[in-house]
Amino acid sequence: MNLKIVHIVFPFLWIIGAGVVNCSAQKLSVKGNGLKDIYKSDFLIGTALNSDQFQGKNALADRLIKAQFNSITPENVLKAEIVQPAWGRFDFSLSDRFVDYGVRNKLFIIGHTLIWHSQLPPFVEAITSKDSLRQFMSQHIAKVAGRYTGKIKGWDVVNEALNEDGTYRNSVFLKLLGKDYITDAFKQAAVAAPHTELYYNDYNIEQPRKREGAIAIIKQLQAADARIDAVGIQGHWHVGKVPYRDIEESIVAFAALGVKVMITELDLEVLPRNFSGADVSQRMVNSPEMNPFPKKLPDSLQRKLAIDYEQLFNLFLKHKDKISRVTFWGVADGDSWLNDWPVKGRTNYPLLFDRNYKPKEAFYRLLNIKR
Ligand code: 9MR
Repeated sequence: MNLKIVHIVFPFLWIIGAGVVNCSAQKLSVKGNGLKDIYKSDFLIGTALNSDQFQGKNALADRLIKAQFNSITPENVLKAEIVQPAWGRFDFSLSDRFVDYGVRNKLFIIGHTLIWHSQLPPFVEAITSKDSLRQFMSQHIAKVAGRYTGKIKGWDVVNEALNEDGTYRNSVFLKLLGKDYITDAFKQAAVAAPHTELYYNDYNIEQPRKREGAIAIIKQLQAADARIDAVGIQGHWHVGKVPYRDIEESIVAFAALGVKVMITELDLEVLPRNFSGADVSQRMVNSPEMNPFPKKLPDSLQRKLAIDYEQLFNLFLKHKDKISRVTFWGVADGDSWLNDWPVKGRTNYPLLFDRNYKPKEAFYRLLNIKR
């Protein structure tokens, strides 16, 4: 069916609560054909949720989440600054609701994240002694990972511990504890959440130098007998510049070490930017040139986005024996962090669903992918 016709017919079906439409055939079928169903025997299909979404405050998003995805990651509410805002004072009010949403809807729940240099509560930044930092780390992991054992199925234990050249990032953890903090974190997480998968997660680790750093971390863990089950390539890439070869080489290289590979924060930037990755401290100034499509993404770019997503999923399918999950970083374009980073207040279009939670061409291509 012609895509334009589908776009006209489809919103009506969507609003009356249809699951997903298979539009490659002449007929439209409305049940059990979500992305999660299409890729069921390949890998999990996940999305990142903001707090309105897991609290059911957004009916359109809610319907989409349930129809399309079988795994969820909290975009922010399990980060240290939120769950432990002050030393020893834990606040699980939002994370409990996130986990309840996942349990109620039988979704594979990801914990994001235990040890990360960013979004730390201010008291951690102020720690200057080894012992105090060690104590923070072990208490934080025991309390947070321990609380959700059996419910959260996989934890990003350590997030973004590497520099672009593959060396260890000079975070407060590295400075005070040395690189063994990574091994300690995984060992502590294995005790707190014994039946939970444990992950290392980072952006740009498909790039050769940073990939070597990730390989070094996996080997460091394995040499110390610390369990690591999978590595997450975040997947914050740019339309027209997706590094397919690097991605494939990384999937193969990580899998060769005996860990699964996941794409954990997938989105494709369509706006101008002069660097890649997801280092939240990097910023650029807004201007009309930096926000070229405030009303609508041109069809030609929408098509390019769709083609890149399709090519990526073809690659993921080729390596489905090595890949356990593909998670998008957000449900729909209006929810994406890329509307505010690295430039505040842009209109970005990086996901499969538009601002009205309607499917874009990219969605249909993934739904109807040829095998
Ligand atoms: O999507 C998250 C955004 O809402 C936050 O403001 C931001 C702050 O650090 O973190 C975003 O998520 C990040 C994720 O936790 C780790 N990898 C990079 C993601 C995008 O910045």
